[in-house]
Amino acid sequence: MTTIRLVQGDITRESADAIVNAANSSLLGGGGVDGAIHRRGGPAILADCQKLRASHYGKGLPTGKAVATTAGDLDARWVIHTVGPRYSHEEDRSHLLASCYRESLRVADELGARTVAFPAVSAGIYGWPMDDAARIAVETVRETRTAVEEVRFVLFDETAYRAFAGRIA
Ligand code: AR6
Repeated sequence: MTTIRLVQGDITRESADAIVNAANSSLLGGGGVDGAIHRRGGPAILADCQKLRASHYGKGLPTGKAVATTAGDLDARWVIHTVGPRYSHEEDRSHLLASCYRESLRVADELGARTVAFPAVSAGIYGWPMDDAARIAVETVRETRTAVEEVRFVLFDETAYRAFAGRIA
């Protein structure tokens, strides 16, 4: 059984085997949690991302996929970068957001990670409504078979924390 925990705060301050980044397909950094992870984690993360681009993801990491790098100076062994979908009013992209959680846990299993911290993927710059993002995140983690013992959702503000808490109860 995987235990789900909720924390309100900055994911770059967390200690975990793996910290998940809400990246974009370039893997070269950006704003939001991605910017914060690269800033606090230092240049080793970007160097690994550049290697991955050169070896596997010249066209970018597809939406819904996940890949691991060093965690640099973060208090973790790995950063797992996943690319969430942008929210669309025309098209249901829920399966892609669910895939981010499933694929991140699959990568975590490959690495042997037992504790994994997730932000609310797609719920910032990519515009996903927080309540729905929380529903998909919690449902998908509950439905995924994994050896990860603790999934910790690290929510930046109280609104996000409450949305997730409402799904856990
Ligand atoms: N710790 C925890 N959560 C955070 C932190 C932090 N330090 N900083 C922001 N959040 P976002 P997305 C929350 O925008 O929507 C980047 O430019 C934030 O409040 O980081 O998947 C990438 O390069 C929100 O609830 O990711 C992509 O281009 C959640 O994390 C794009 O943004 C996700 O917000 C990805 O957009």
